Amino acid sequence: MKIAIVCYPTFGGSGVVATELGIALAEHGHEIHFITYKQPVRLQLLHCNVHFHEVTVPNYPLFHYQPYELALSSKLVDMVKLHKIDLLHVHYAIPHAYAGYMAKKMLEEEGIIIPMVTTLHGTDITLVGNHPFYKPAVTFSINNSDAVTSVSQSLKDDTLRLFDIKNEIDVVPNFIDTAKYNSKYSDRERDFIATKDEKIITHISNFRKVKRIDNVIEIFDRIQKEMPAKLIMVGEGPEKKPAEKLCREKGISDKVLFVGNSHEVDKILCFSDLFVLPSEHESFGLVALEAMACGVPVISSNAGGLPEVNIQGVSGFLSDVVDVDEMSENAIKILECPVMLSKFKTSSKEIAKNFETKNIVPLYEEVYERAINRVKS
Ligand code: GMT
Repeated sequence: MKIAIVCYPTFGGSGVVATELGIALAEHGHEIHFITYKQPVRLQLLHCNVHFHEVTVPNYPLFHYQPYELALSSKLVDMVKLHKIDLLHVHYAIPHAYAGYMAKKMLEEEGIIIPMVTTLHGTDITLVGNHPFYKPAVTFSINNSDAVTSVSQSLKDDTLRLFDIKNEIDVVPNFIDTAKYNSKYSDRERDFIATKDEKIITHISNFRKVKRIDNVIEIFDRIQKEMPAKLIMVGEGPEKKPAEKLCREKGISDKVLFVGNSHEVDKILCFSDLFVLPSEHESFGLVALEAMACGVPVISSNAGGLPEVNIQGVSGFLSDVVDVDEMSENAIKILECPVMLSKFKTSSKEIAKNFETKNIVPLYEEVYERAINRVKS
């Protein structure tokens, strides 16, 4: 099958999932065309089955806002015709589902019928899409997709609760190739970060308000009062500066490393002892799954789809949002008992295997078949 994948090319979870899906589909023999404004960060290698087509938006002084959707839908029309694409798979409803629908309609005028699958990722529903300025367009695009998937049951429930949805939504969870997360660190590499007796706690995100970065710092502050520890903060975003300030105020700046965005999260995770994700909303929590695949237990909130990934008392512990008291107690409990830590490390890896790429990608292929049959009928 020739599949066009539309996604955000950045470090965010939706772009990562879309890219990994494209790579896995290419390995299954499909021809994949990524269509977005920059080569996706996780896409290292383009080859005969993996292509990238850049969407450019010409700058014109009249435009206060550059019309990306227009450029994207035009590019989709051109690429579908040029490469004889069979299916559009758009990740993140805004504005991709809307642009995809416009492309589909333009192609229909020329007698080309193409199915569109929309995957909902989280903030496109729970934060941004739900805003009254976007809601009618998001509802319309979901209802007019030929198939819709959400990355967790929780996100499906939120979508049905927040929007007037007439379409079916299939839950297709995010996935991971656990073999890729088996990288071993050398003691020398770990030594760059922490001394042998220091525990390493990690957080990875886009440093937005929804991630409760202040809670990450507070939890770490309480951990480091009980044992030698370092915190690695991976990512970039608006809450980074306030977080650095909070660390200075708490006098823990020397124990917290802000390392920015990274292409090597697996390397950072594999020498981590604990992952902290206290998010206010989280439709799935792909980073928690990445941590678990590296054998890193997770202390998280119980928001959204996190309980579908992080299993209470098995791969880590979950608490109500902002309950930093309980999150810190659980973190200290795991870290100070080597037997418990080792048990959680092993079971985190086991749970991660439930989300193996090879089990999840066929679910997308089934959705594609159904979407194709739907437009044929
Ligand atoms: O907020 C993020 O983490 C980025 C965002 C995105 O769309 O890139 O992530 C969302 O999609 C991920 C992949 O499906 C999910 O794992 C994240 O939980 C989800 N983020 C939120 O719901 C806040």
